[in-house]
Amino acid sequence: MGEPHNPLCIFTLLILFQIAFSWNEQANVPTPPLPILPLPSYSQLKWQQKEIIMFIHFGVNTFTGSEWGTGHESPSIFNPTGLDANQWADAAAQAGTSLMILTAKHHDGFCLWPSKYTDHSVIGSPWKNGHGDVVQEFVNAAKARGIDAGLYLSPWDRHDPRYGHAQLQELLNRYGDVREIWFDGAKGSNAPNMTYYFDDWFSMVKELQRTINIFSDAGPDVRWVGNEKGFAGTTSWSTINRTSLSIGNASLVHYLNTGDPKGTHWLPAECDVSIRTGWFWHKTQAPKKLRKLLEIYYKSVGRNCVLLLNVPPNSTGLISESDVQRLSEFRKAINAVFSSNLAGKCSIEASSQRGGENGGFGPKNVLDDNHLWTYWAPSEDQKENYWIELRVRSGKIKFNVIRIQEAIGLGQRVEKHEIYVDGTKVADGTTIGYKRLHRLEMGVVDAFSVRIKIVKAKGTPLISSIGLHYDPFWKPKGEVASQRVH
Ligand code: FUL
Repeated sequence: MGEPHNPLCIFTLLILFQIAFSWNEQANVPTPPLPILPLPSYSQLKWQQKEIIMFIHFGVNTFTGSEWGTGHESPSIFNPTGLDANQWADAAAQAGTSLMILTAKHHDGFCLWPSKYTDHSVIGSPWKNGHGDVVQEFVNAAKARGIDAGLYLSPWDRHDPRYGHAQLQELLNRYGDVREIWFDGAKGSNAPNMTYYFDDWFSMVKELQRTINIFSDAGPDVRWVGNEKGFAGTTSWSTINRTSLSIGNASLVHYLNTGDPKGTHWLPAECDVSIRTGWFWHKTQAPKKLRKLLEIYYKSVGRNCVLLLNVPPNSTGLISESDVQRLSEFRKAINAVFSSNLAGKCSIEASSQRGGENGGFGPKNVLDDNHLWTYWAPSEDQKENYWIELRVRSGKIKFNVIRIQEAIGLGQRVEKHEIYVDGTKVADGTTIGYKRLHRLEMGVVDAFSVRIKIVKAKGTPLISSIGLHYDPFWKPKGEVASQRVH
């Protein structure tokens, strides 16, 4: 006769089985792919998602009609009798922007706030009898609407030979959270040759404002795109070698425009452009046409960048009605194109998926609203020929814009991609990044399927979102009505 079963032993065995089983289960849960360095910081990711930022150029130039003041303007000319920063912030909210950047001090050195460190400021102006503070009004208006505030401070000061170190401290201490600081690299060709201690400035900025993004030609958080047209390169890396950059160096514009796939730093580009010809308001200028603004949007936001759109208040202190109108048309147009995604009518398949069927990295992730942290990841074993395909469930869909986004929180990866509609190539490109928009040169297509091939990537490509959209404003030359691609 055998030993009677010891109930304690059976219990222990059961527990051991359970542990082993759950261990095995855990081992089957696929881990996310390893990041590819360098990576964006949290503040850089927040900035990238803003897509459009509003720039406000305002100061003595608004009253003299010039673009670069001499530094000898009398503060008495600054008298915006109807100034209403709430109107600026309303315009920004209407345009769907969540960050506004004001020129607190342009090259002429005139401070829009009562600085203790200069005689050249609103203190000397008739506006509010010298008791006004444009920066304060700007910050209050932005905050009241949940809009972040940013400030521009020109390092080049044509009025005061001293550096603006103390002024920078004032701006970053007095006005609450500042989310972006803009250091302009521009300097006149015959300006006195002085050394700017940018590294000291940058460390002070970070000490005073922990979540701020510092913009300059050379970062450290946001870089200039290399032109003032609002156009990023068709190849647009958020990565670049920071050590190869310097502020105010004209020979770097191409490098700044495209970035560098081998870049050691995450330093995405911001595309600054004005809604009018000039940065400051001039009576004779008018806002750009909607068509032009949309072109700028596709060539900035649609090329992995953020658009910094300048809308200058006039000498009354208000954004002109024509500009407010255009901003609102611009936002309505963007919403009309992108608020619905025709890809929602499609089933979706991919060349492979990480962790198999229920691994959590399947192609359906590209259709949810999370454009950063849920994504399609191919299997680690797949090393080339990656593709993802959308097929219409019934009927066909008509579209002329294709949107692709990468999960940039884990690094920018795609180096080359191609798009096929019903088996015919309709577009191709190099980088994708946070967002890549292809407006189809052939115009509207009426299609059953769309396949995106990732031809080359640094490691495994991670695609966070795909959109198929119809843009009623896009009229390419030579568009054939209701084009067929095969
Ligand atoms: C340039 C400046 O010289 C312009 O006046 C303007 O502020 C633009 C945004 O940057 O470098």
